[in-house]
Amino acid sequence: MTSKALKPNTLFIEVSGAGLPEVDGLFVPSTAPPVESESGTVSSLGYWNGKMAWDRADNKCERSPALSYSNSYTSWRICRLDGHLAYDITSEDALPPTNAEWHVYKKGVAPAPSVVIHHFDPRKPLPRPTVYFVLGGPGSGKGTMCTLAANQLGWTHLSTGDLLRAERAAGGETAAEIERYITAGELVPNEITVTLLKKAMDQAMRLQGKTNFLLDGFPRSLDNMEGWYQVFGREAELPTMLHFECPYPVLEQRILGRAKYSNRSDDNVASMKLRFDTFKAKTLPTLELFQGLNKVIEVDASLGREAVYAMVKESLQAHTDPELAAQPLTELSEMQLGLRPYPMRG
Ligand code: UP5
Ligand code: MG
Repeated sequence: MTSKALKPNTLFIEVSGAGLPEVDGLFVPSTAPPVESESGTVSSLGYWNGKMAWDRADNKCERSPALSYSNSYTSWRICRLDGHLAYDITSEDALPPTNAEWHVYKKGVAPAPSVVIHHFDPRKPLPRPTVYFVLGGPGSGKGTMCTLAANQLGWTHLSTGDLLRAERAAGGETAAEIERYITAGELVPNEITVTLLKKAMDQAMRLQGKTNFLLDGFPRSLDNMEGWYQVFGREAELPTMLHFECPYPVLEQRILGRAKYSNRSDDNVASMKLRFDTFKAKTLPTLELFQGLNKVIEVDASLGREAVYAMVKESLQAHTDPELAAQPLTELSEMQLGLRPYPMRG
C-alpha cells in the first residue's frame, strides 16, 4: 500500500445539498489547548467536555475544536461554521454517530444540507484490514482469547460460528440449513459463511472505523479458503494464522464444562466427537497449507488462560495500538481470565 496511513480516529464529514466546503472533508483529533467551556468544564488535550474532539485537518474552520460534544445540549455538534448554520446530532454516545444522517438545524439559510460522518472517505474504497485467522479444535479457547483481545486490545473479534448462530436465530431463509449443518458438526456452505464474514467486516470498518480483525474459526476448510480468495482476491497477502493446539481430552473436558450453561445444540459428547472429526478431516489441511507458507504462529492452548492470553497478546503486538496494549486488565478481562469471579446472578 502506498497511501500514507491515517491517524487513528480520523473522521470524514460529508456534506451534500448545500455548498459548505468548510465542513466537507477530513477532520483529525483536536490539538486545541485546554480551555474552560461554556458549561464550565475544563477540557484536556484532544477532548472537550470529557469526550474526544476534532479539528478540520486543513484548519479552515472558525473554531477549534470544530467537532465536539456539547454538555448543555447533550449532543454532538459541528460548531458555528459560517455564522449562520449549526449542525447538531442529539446523542450521548462517546463518539459522534457515523453513517447516519445528522439532524441539521438551519438558522435562516435554506436549504439545510445533509451531513454524514464517516470513518473512511466514502469516495474511496475501504482500506485493507489487518486480519489474523484463529484456528483450533472445538473448545481450544478461540472464543475466550479473541474476546479478551477485543475488550483489552481493541481488535474486532468475528467468530464465524457466532455469526452463523446469529443468522440462524434471526430466522432468515438460510436458518434451517444452518441448523442442520451445526447440529451435525459439519461445515456450513461457503456462500453463507463468507458472505456473513465480509458483511460483518465491512460494517465494523464503516461504523466503528475498525481495521484489526481476528477471524475465530475461519478458514475451516480448503473450500473456505476458496471463498476467501473469491472475496478478497488471490493476489493479496494472506493473513497470519494463530493455531490453538490442544489435546482431545482437554477439549472434551472444556466443552462438557461449558455445556452446563452454553445452551449450544452442539455442546454434547456426540456432536463434540463429530466436530473434532470435521476439524481433523477438513480444517487440518488449511493449517498445513499455512504451515507450508510459514504463516502459522503455534499457541499451546492447553495451558491456563493467562499463559495463553500472554502468547496471543505478543503475537498481535506489531498491529496493536501501544496505548491499549499498555492498559491494565479491565475487571471484565480479569473475569474472562479466571482471575476474578463473575458476579453472582440473582
Ligand atoms: N477455556 C478456554 N480457554 C481455556 C484455558 N486456557 N484453560 C481452561 N479453560 C479454558 O472455550 C471453551 C471452554 O473452555 C470455555 O468454557 C472456556 O471458558 C474454557 P471457548 O473459548 O469457547 O473455545 P472455542 O475454541 O471458541 O470453542 P468452540 O466450541 O466455540 O469451537 P468450535 O470451533 O467447535 O465452534 P464454533 O462456534 O467456531 O463453530 C460451531 C459450528 O459452526 C461448527 O461445528 C460448524 O458446524 C459451524 N461453522 C461453520 O460451518 N463454518 C465456520 O466457519 C464456523 C463454524
Ligand atoms: Mg467459539
